[in-house]
Amino acid sequence: MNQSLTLALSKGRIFDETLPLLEAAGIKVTDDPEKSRKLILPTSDPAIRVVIVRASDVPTYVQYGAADFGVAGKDVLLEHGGEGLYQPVDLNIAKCRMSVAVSAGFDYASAVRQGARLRVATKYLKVAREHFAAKGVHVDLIKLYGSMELGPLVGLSDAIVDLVSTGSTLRANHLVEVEQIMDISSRLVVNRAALKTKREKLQPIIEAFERAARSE
Ligand code: PRT
Ligand code: MG
Repeated sequence: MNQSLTLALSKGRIFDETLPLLEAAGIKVTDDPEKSRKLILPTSDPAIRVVIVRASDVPTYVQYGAADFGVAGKDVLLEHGGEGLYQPVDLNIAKCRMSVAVSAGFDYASAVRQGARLRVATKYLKVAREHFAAKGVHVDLIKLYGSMELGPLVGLSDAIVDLVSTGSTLRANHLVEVEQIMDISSRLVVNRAALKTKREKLQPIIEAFERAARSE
């Protein structure tokens, strides 16, 4: 049977770090999404195409079967909830951590000790809510869509929950990391129905990704 596949990827680090995994599966993408305006990219395999979507939209495309598989960060998957998705492989790419950060002058430890109510700005409401609930810290969460680092600088919030990799964004904004919530990496996500109906075509790719991720 002729099975064609659609892969959902976001531009930037996920696209760049998925390319070697695709090559390990014998699939080449020749267009560069940073240069091309195309949202659908062909690959060296006529039966496989790549769609370029926002990082936080990857699970949605795969959940509804508009893409058969995709690559998404654990941060994005936790907020999405993972419904309708099979997550067979931790690809060990786009690694970072999710952390709590505050202004350099803010005494987070004593605020927590005193049971103060903290204002926390974040894009990651679910993870933040669970983290502070587990610690017994009372928080008012403020939803932002980006540039969380600005929150404490302009008095919007006492703290932020954001991703940190090198730490240079925090340093540049005089913020300090006070708690690491979890390690983050990206996972391969597969539409549950496609896994059954397109198994023949998908299985070798999943296995190649698995081998390549392990040998990283
Ligand atoms: O950027 P855009 O708003 O379009 O979407 P996005 O931020 O969701 O996508 P993208 O491509 O930036 O990130 C995709 C995925 O990469 C995320 O979902 C994470 O799983 C993963 N990842 C790994 C990161 C980082 N490292 C990272 N450092 N995502 C974001 N960052 C940001 C972070 O939010 C902070 O602003 O980089 C800044 C910190 O970096 P350092 O090196 O200064 O600490
Ligand atoms: Mg980004």
